[in-house]
Amino acid sequence: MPFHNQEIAAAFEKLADLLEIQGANQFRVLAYRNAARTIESQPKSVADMIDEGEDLQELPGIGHDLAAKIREYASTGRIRRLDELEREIPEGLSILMKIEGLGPKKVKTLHDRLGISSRHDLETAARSGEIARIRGFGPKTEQKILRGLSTAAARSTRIKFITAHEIARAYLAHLNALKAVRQAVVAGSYRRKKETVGDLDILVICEEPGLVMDRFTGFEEVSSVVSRGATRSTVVLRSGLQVDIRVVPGESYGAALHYFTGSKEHGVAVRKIAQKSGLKINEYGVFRGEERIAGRTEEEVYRSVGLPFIEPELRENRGEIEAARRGDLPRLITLEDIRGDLHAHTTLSDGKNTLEEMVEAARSRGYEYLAVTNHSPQVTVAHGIDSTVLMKQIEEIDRINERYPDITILKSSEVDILKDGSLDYPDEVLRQLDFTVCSIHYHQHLSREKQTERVLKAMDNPCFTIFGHPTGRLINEREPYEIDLERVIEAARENGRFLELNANPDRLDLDDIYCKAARDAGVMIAISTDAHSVFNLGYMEMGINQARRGWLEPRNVLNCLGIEDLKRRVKRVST
Ligand code: DGT
Ligand code: CA
Ligand code: CA
Ligand code: ZN
Repeated sequence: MPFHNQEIAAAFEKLADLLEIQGANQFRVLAYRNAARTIESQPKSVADMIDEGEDLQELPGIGHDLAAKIREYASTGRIRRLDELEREIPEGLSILMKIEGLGPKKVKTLHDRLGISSRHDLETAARSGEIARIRGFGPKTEQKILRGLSTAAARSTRIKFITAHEIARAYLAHLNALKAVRQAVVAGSYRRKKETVGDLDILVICEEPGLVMDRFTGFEEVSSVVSRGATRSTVVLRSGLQVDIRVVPGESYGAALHYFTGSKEHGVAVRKIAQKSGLKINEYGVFRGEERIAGRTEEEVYRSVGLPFIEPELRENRGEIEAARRGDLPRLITLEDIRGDLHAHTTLSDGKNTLEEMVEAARSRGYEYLAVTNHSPQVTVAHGIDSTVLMKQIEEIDRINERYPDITILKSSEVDILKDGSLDYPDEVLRQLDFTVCSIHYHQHLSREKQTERVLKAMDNPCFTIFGHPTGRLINEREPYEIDLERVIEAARENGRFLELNANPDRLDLDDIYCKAARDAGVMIAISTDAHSVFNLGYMEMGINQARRGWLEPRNVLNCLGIEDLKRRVKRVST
């Protein structure tokens, strides 16, 4: 049974967590974390690579020892070193580390002093005020832990889109291998490209439902069969994800797809319109009395209520039905509309590939431009570079631009916005750049007032171009920081600045709601991968998903512009 990259990566993350709790060398911990990210971002299954005799040490950051551990996991499903650590360290501690406000040191202290080794222990201790009494903790930390616990409790059941995507692809391939299957799709929130997915809803057209059910429950990832019926079943996978399936006849397919794609709110709204004209819509079709008048395609369903087709990403009952009625639906952006990437790192700061490797990868994606945005000095954890090194990079970019006439490398930087709202390079240095991506990395817990003022002040600097990952959230891990984004969007509109939609699948920051708000305010968005390797450039697809949920059209997106228009747009607005 081959192991998914996700699974192998998780083992390495766990190894890193446990080593960190044990107080191991930071570099070793980091090496394991980087390995996890490398494995996770491989487009190809690492287990397959081993089978095909590929050398894992060719992968960025994978040395002899890590390669051996990957092979060990791929062939046995375990890593001995991890087993040892798991015996030495109580099970719950690595889970506690994920709670915001707790790091490895604090977790270890809590365990040593109060015997805390589970979320339950932690909550009880925090509520009774015991934690506040430990040196180095205090009431503030205790409050933070309680807040962290409540957000951690709320999440845990929804998985990130990219993980759902990997599983969905494998499941569909498994089902499609059955000859009798005429069509198999995943509906639900997955088809709406929601950033997190509660469960998968598979829809199949097939004349022989029994065969489909056998095939469905026989998928190698299935850990338990919750229910099995003639045309519908539910299973739970090893990862804990639930998957529902329904088999329908071709004549109902459009109606079923519409019903199970949701959202529920959108479905209800469409059915209401139908009722007004004496029709009934359900998952079997569109009916006038007993007669089925439509249902084979989704287009038919919409047509029966006088609407044009509405893209799944828009189906949240957030104005799409009204827009469809007015003939005013957006022409949603697609991957093909993207002409370049405006946020990417190289080995000069914390990237895994050299400038040239990144340029080659951008060229092979057919891009017209790529911006190099390494970190500024303040961001020491990500090897921020000082002015001198930045100047050297600018010279290197000049040389590379001469060598590659078919792509423009833009000189840029991911400039840290300091606590007081100033930018992390002197203005005369910033003026050497084509544009900047300015983002927050420290002091994420300021009050809403202060955080907003900080960003507004930064935006007053004529060298500020794009506001990078505007809320700092990490999906399922870190809440967005307190900031008045509506004021930020307003200021961006007034000063000709832009907001980023960071396409990293852990971030997807801006979210769909604020993408639409920016669009409605006339502020353009840069969809950027924040790539730290050539593989990460592929995250653009995830950014496009979110952008579509945010109603973005090519005209709303900065990196849909050709290079000349782009340069004009990002020119410093006042100097
Ligand atoms: P999820 O799984 O939480 O990420 O979100 P969905 O949208 O995939 O929700 P799910 O899996 O519960 O149901 C799939 C679709 O089926 C949902 O989007 C709309 C439809 N559906 C489910 N339950 C109901 C219901 O009670 N009423 C109506 N009208 N539609 C429903
Ligand atoms: Ca679902
Ligand atoms: Ca479901
Ligand atoms: Zn970045």
